[in-house]
Amino acid sequence: MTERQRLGVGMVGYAFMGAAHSQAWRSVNRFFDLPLEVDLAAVCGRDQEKVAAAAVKLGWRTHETDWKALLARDDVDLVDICTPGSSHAEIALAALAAGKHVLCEKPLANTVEEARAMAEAARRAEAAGVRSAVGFNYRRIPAATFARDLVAAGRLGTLRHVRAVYLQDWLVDPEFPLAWRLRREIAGSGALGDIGAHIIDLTQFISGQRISGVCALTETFVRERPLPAASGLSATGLSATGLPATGLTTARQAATGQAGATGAVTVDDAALFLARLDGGALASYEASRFALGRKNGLRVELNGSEGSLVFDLERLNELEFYDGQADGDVAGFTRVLVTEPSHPYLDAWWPPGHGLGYEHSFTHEIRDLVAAIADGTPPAPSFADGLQVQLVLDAVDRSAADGSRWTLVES
Ligand code: SOE
Repeated sequence: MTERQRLGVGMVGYAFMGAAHSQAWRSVNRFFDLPLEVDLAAVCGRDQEKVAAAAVKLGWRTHETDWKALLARDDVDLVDICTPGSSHAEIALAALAAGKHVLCEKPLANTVEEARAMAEAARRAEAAGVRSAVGFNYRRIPAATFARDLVAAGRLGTLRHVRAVYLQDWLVDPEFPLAWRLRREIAGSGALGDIGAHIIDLTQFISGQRISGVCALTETFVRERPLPAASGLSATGLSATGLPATGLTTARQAATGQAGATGAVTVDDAALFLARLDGGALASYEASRFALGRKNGLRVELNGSEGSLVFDLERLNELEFYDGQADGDVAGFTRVLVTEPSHPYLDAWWPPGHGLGYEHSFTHEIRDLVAAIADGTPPAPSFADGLQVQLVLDAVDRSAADGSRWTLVES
């Protein structure tokens, strides 16, 4: 067998996303036949002891404590950014300038200005064969890709409605400490940019239409929270490694250090908005971290003139499809098990009915990125796509702040 060219990867950050990406980098060549052999060259984090342990646990060959060192290494061809949004632009711009391919977690940036600079740098780097992509992984769940294929094939006819929610409940406890995801200067926004960005990208991907206008509400239900524990997290909400403790730690685990000390929550806890899509459909979106009982409840429904479909992340191996052409007597939503080898990505995995998980979306995301790099084609979603999502996030922020379209009910 001919020796495959290697693709050396350097990953910055090793919390939740770093762990999810690591399993994808480890497994992609084992399940997909790719022209490049991935080498997990180095993982980067500020704390020498902790990042050394992470390298062993997650399967990285070496470790660094300064992300800039990755750019100087000849054995690193691609930088994978798994850090909070406040560092995306600095790392991505430097990596692209150093001729490294870049995979950047979502959302692309914390501001439109940063996203514009990143998209422009990516466009210039593309001309030199340097590729980049943003990590909207849910597109690559087979049922979501299959949903997009059904819409593109006209099986829903003319789209009338898009309806998306992304609901979590890890912040319901007011004693949950002021983690980095609750601070605008680190996270950029709250539920809106973290989970709202996902449903913006996913609905645009599946429908093939883009959001052209919004009318929004945002709310911060708990405005003060205990400062993170002195032992585990610094006052900035960053762990000793300088990287974020996961926002998913439970309040009971993250006892606070400074008795009684609190800090201001500077991001939204929930964002709701109506939207018009450029293909004529009407849409509604809800992103909340206060939906008690919903752990990672992402659900998308599309209604068209000929059919409807529902994708539910909690049943991610299935797609509900309503065929408007079916005989009226037997019409109804069909539960399609999206596990056939003919379904997207499935020919690489298990026999029909065995199912995939959340982590497979990252393996598919990285499979497509490696294939694009090998083929010399632009990966998707691009930084330009990431900028467009950032522009929607910004429009929602401005609409919620403006409030001018909000009509009060007469009392
Ligand atoms: C939010 O807590 C979060 O971790 C998101 O940041 C991820 O993108 C999502 O996949 C799971 O939930």
